[in-house]
Amino acid sequence: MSATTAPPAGTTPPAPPATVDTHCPYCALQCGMGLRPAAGEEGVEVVERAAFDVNRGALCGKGRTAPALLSSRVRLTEPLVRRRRGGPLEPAGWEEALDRVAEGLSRTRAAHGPDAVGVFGGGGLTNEKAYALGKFARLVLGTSQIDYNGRFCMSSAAAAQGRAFGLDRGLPFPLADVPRTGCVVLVGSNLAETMPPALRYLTELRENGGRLVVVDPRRTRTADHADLHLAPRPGTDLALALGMLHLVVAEGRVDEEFVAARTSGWPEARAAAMAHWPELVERITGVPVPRLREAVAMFCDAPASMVLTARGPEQQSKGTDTVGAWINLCLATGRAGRPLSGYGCLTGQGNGQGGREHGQKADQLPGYRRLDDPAAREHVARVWGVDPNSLPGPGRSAYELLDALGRDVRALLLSGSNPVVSAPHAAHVEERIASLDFLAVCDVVLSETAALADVVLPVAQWAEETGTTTSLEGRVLLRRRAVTAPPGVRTDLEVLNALAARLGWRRGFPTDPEEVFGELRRASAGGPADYSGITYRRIAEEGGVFWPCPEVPGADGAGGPSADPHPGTPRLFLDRFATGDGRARFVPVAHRPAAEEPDADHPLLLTTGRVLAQYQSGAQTRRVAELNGAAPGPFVELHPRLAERLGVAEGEPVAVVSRRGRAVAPARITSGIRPDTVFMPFHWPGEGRANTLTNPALDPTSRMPEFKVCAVRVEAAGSEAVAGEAVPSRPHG
Ligand SMILES: Nc1nc2c(c(=O)[nH]1)N[C@H]1C(S)=C(S)[C@@H](COP(=O)(O)OP(=O)(O)OC[C@H]3O[C@@H](n4cnc5c(=O)[nH]c(N)nc54)[C@H](O)[C@@H]3O)O[C@H]1N2
Ligand SMILES: Nc1nc2c(c(=O)[nH]1)N[C@H]1C(S)=C(S)[C@@H](COP(=O)(O)OP(=O)(O)OC[C@H]3O[C@@H](n4cnc5c(=O)[nH]c(N)nc54)[C@H](O)[C@@H]3O)O[C@H]1N2
Ligand code: SF4
Ligand SMILES: [Mo]
Repeated sequence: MSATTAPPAGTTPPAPPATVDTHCPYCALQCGMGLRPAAGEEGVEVVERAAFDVNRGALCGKGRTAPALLSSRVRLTEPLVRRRRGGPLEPAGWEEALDRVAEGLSRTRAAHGPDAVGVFGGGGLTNEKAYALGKFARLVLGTSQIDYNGRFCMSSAAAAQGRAFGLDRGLPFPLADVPRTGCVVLVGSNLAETMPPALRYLTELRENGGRLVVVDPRRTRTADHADLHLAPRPGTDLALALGMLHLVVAEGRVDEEFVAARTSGWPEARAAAMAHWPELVERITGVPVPRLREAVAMFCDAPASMVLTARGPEQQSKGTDTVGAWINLCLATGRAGRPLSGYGCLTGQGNGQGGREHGQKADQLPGYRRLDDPAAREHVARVWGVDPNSLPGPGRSAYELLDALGRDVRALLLSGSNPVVSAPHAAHVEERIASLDFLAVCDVVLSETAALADVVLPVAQWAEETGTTTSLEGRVLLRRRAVTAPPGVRTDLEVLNALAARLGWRRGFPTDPEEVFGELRRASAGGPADYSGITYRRIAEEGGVFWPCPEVPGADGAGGPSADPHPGTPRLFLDRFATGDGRARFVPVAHRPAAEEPDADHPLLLTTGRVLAQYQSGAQTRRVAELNGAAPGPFVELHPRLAERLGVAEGEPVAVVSRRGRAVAPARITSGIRPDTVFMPFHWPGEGRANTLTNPALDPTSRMPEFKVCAVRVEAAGSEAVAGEAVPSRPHG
């Protein structure tokens, strides 16, 4: 592979077959879909891929309409450069654009050192891209300053799982186990809107006689399916889980045998839980004691049960301890490391799992190795052919990196994220980004962040290139190239190759995804997330492979004595946990308040999240007409009693004010939300941007910001103009 500029995407691989089996570009469910040339038109259309067992052909509206993203009408098809500060972004050729990026990054590096150059990645990038980005940062730029938007996503669950189990994989079992357990406690996940085809697993659970408990301050479309809905005050899940554990002990429901045989640290965790008696927990959470008892009974009476969390309990400044408390509940009742039982986290982005395993996270090397572990550095440095001492150490976490822009970090290469909309305290982040000496953005569209860049590099996307993603099940999947990218775009791998060459990296930077995957396999070999036994061919033949999957010598068909390949690991921890002594570790945790609690000036709580038809910062879905029609703008969900007190009617503008700013959006009045809480989705920029309000307080362990709780006041915004149209209230159960 040459180290010089690669040919444009689409000139290398052979013509694809008529219908190509691939996966959706959006969320972590990674639904299977087929793509084939659209009848009588340009482009491709989606066809059902019933054979992929996770979604059995079902897609949500985002997946179904995803081909619209491929249209040149909505995406970038040539590089853009800002030739003078304050001037406009103008079309440019690739040579000029790449030269400018190389120059911008190397000028900063020469003047201020390698750590003045930052890299920000995304959990939507394929494993190959995430791996290449991490390698590029550490070898070519020599910077420690790389992190990614997954820090905003499931980092608290990852930290808690690592702490308790010695290993972090979203779900330690396949989704297919969910309908076969006896009870699921679903905490802060609105999967009816965020992973609609996965709702089937919960409805089948109930058809099989299992029970569903949903914990969410709002009666969501998901909660409508629950046997029991607990609606705690935002930010109090930690107390709720401790209250349940207290009752487990008080009611004699501890699985002493399991605790003795498979765990350590129970006495301390037990003592911590005993300090959270039910009446105190009711005062903190607002959940009545009888409901708490009902939840405990449903969870413990079932022969097997699961706790699944998503962003509700995780995106808190105590998210790691909160997830830890739910894990403690599972451990004390013997509901972990056993068939059909366990704790799992529903990861979010298309490659939310793989994106955190292969080196774009500030503290990690490929294979989920730790950057501060000498043996891990040694192994990866050997694969990369460099001196382990030349690898930088751990860098700043995502928000801390964004906060350092324009100060310690003066040039940034950003790929696969739109923090101007999605980062907490977004007005501040926007100001930091604008103060950079140099910003380069690789994106498919001109996102709000790309619009601030000095150079925008238009890249190929999902259906235009091959790569792997790792779904919420820890299953490595193959997204296949189905169409040819427009001539003016390049793949992210080609961009990194061209920049590496310009920055003096002489050893090449592969642009062929399968070659990159081969290197990733070697780099991950022997690590916690071992991909070394996984090949593109196996993924295609087996419908995905669950990691860890170490290579078995001679099993790859490439000569040598024949041996059976490792089958992959759909279920973790059944024999032992991944800790040194094989025991799961209880971590004693105690409730603490949110970083910002209501006061006289800001008497309400704001929580934030998602709607069905928009994805994340909206950079992609706001460009798809059908989705935008279904969810055209922001809104503020509030209880009828609060609306009445404010004198606000449905659809009228309300202002939400926090210590960081003010956002205005139409009211959506619903009795499905707590009267002390308002909710805003975060998919829009401008006046209705929820992240103008959110608090960047970080979890001390995971460095996850507190997206789910901040103190606000809400005011009628009178007849002021409101961004976005009023949206009709949706039926609420
Ligand atoms: N349509 C759509 N689907 C998506 C995405 C998208 O943007 N749009 N994004 C993808 C990604 S990256 C992710 S991370 C997932 C996220 O998937 P989810 O976690 O399901 O999404 P959210 O809406 O952020 O939060 C879930 C629920 O948490 C509740 N909640 C708020 N505060 C609290 C609290 O303090 N405690 C508890 N228990 N619950 C609380 C909210 O009311 C909300 O209903 O979705 C993925 N799928
Ligand atoms: N208030 C609030 N804020 C939140 C959250 C919340 O619940 N509440 N949730 C947080 C969570 S969980 C997440 S995951 C973040 C997500 O927020 P962001 O990081 O902003 O995620 P996206 O909007 O998905 O941005 C991905 C960008 O990458 C581009 N892209 C797509 N494919 C490719 C590709 O192949 N290569 C490149 N280079 N670019 C590509 C897209 O066009 C888009 O601009 O938001 C966080 N922000
Ligand atoms: S649920 Fe997720 S993966 Fe499936 S079609 Fe919708 S966005 Fe795509
Ligand atoms: Mo996420």
